[in-house]
Amino acid sequence: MKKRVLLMSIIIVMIAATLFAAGVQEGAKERHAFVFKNTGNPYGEKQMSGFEDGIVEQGFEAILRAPDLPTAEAQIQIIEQLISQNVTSITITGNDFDALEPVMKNAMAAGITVLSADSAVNPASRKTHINQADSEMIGRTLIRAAFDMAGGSGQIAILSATSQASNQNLWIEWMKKELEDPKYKNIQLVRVAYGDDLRDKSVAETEALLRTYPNLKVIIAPTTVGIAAAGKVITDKNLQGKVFITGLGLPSEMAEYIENGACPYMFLWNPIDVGYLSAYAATAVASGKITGKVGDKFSAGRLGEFVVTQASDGGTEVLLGPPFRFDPSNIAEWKTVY
Ligand code: RAM
Repeated sequence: MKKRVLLMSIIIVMIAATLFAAGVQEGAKERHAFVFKNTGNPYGEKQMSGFEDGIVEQGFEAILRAPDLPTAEAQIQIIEQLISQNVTSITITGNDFDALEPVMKNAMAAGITVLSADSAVNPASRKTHINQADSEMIGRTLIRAAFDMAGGSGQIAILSATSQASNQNLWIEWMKKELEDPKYKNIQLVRVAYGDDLRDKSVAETEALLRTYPNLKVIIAPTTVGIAAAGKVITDKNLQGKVFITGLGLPSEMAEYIENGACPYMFLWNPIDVGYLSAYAATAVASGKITGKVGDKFSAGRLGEFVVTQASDGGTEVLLGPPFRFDPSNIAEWKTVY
């Protein structure tokens, strides 16, 4: 008799627990996380706000995270926390191509969908990558711009983000390939400096470049933090017309330097759209609509239809589109947009 009562109580407790868990599940929204390189970068904030818009308009909850410093170690800690929070997906702007692989694999083993956006992690660490623009085109275009600004000859330098950033490193590889063309025989790339996407470090690195290379003609900064820092230094030192800057910049941060001639022109894509497209790619993979293989199609809200394609690193990617060029003719119109 006692045994029967005990058995009944156990069954009742189990049923109650199951119903409670189901209730919690039903009430809780699916959570999708985005992890950027580091805090304090307005570009990253725009990318994350686009991700949040895309997630929220699909009825889910967005978790936006970034470490203080742009290192892989700091991102690994965040991913570990997200795994224990049991989020549905994680989209990362990687601070390193390979170093995140073990933790991304742990996330996958826990049933979490993993993607990268803006700065790729290696193919083993992601289902697909959201690429803002064609990497070869970015690299080659920036060298052509520097050649134009230098008047065909002289010293140029690159001011990058961190030395491990996979997006910047890929663009720099393409810059170096473009420089192999004999038409650049009178152009010397004297240094690749790293401002780590930190404003003060980027300012200090720009100042060091100007001190070390007094004849420097152009600084290419393929990072929004670097190019804005370089714009400030050139302007503060009144070097407009002597040293030019170009690269990838946010119109809102660069308008002043485009208007004063420090930066004749520069390029970028819409960072809000990179985040928004990532939100739709993440939910398409997480829901099983697509797996992230070449040829997969999905719709990305206001941006329309996208197809997953082959990436140059052997994995797959979703390409947002060509970058825009910003110059004195259109900067006033764009500086309020992003
Ligand atoms: C910085 C970041 C980001 C890059 C842009 C162009 O904000 O390094 O990853 O895509 O610049």
